[in-house]
Amino acid sequence: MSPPPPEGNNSRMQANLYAALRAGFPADLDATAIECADGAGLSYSWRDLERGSAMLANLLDSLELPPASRIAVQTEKSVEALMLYLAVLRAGHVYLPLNTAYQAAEIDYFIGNAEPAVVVCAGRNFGWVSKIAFLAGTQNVFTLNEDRSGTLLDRASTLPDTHEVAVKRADEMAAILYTSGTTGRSKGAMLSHGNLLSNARTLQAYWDWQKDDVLIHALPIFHVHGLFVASHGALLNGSKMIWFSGKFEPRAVIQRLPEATVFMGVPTLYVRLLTEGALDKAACRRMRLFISGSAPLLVETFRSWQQRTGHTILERYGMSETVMLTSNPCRPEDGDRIGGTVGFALPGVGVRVRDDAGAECAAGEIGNIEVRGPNVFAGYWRMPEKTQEEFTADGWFRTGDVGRRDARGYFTIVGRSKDLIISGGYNVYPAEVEGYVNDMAGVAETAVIGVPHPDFGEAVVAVVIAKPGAQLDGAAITAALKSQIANFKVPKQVFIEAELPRNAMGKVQKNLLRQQHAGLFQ
Ligand code: MLC
Ligand code: AMP
Repeated sequence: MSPPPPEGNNSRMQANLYAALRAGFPADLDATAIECADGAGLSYSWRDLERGSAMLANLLDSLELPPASRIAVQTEKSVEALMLYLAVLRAGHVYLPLNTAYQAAEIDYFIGNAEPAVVVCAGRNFGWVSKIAFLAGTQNVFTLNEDRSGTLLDRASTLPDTHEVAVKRADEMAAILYTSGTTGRSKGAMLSHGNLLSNARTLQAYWDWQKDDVLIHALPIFHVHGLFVASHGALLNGSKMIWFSGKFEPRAVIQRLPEATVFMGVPTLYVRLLTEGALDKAACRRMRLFISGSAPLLVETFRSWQQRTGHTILERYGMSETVMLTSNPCRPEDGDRIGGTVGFALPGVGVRVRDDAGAECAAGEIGNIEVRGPNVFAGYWRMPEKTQEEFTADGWFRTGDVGRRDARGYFTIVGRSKDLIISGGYNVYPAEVEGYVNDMAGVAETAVIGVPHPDFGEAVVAVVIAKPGAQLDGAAITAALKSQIANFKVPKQVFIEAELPRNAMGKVQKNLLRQQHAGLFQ
């Protein structure tokens, strides 16, 4: 039975993502949509999501912003923050989520580059964030805190709880996600309503979402994985979420596993869950699907999970510019889930592997992964040259990932052509960190590398060369970095050395540094 048409969806052309998500809400709007796992047993009905997001959309409307204004949000995870995302869609603006770990210099760049009309931040950061925002020309800065206090909800609380969903075409922008650039400058990936909806629908079918599914949502909501893959999945399907905010607590998650059917995590979450003795088959008795992504899942973790829980993790692969690209199968008739692979190209998504000269690789041969499809973004915000560089002449997006496809169609990611470290599911671009260290007094040169780490998968390490006569202290460099950049980018260890290994061309041989420090955390 198809659900009733969503409120305000009065146009045949309506491609607003919110209208589609709303159409997935169950008929009983008083059923629980989100149950908060932490806090005082708070829960939200589907009607609450509908009303709350309408009030916030009315607040945005009252500001009389130009259509498609950017709304930048750096707040802790909360259901109200999710409502704000839905409100931005409803009002026809563009959502710009920002990692809560970002410091002033990073926020200054994002706000300067995106020129948001509205910035929403945590109350405790209002002083410095509002200063940056007002200097950049932003007129409206609101606060939103984990405990539901702040000016955003205060202002919205008196506004009507119904709202006409803004009519959007599929190719109109819904969100900008900043991904760090290889040169150290972040690029804003522009995702349209159509990109996000096509991917959400594909995953709904491919992962076989069931009406009575219950999702444990334990990821942050400022990146693709938690905001789009997880939240869209549950919302589009009208399925309940058990909502974890704050620090990831494996024990607390295991306690709620018996009520859940779907879990999504980065590999670090699986590694941490496995450290708990309480994780066993009984805890997972209702579970249907464990999904991993954002970083490589070690085969060791995949196997330990199978042994301990009786469940085979489904690994998938995606990125901010494209949402999800490949996935191991969900249904047994579609094939086995194979550890170490990221599965098949998703239905409707083109994935090819080509060598550096542009020739298609044979099965099993390693090459550059290129993709196309309705999920692939339109380009980088105000960076037409960068956009052009990242697409091939025939319109495929260069992912910067290196991999192979086997004869059955399973893809395996074997490395990256982009100089990128993925630590606990967060991307760190060495060039950006190197830039900050190079700017410090007495530093001649820096090489930032990723080395294996049992918890984070990869950890950031810096090798620093002093200027002649200068004395450097690794701990002082770390301390200085902590005040400048997000903590996950700060090297876990800094080595002061006499020189960097170079090849005949004078290029720093990071592979040698990685080999040299490979055992650091193992
Ligand atoms: C925190 N720290 C990290 C870190 N997270 N260091 C490196 N890498 C990380 N990911 C820092 C902390 O600030 C702290 O520093 C120290 O490391 C120990 O922190 P912790 O207490 O262990 O960290 P915790 O708060 O528990 O966070 C770990 C985590 C978190 C794994 C729960 O990083 C996380 O939620 N990761 C998920 C990221 C994610 O959602 N990625 C999806 C991207 S979308 P100090 O100095 O204070 O001690 C994408 C596309 C796709 O990639 O395909 O999905
Ligand atoms: P982001 O830019 O944060 O969206 O990160 C996207 C990158 O994460 C991809 O280009 C890959 O390098 C990496 N990634 C995502 N999923 C996987 C996976 N399952 N295995 C290996 N790498 C992955």
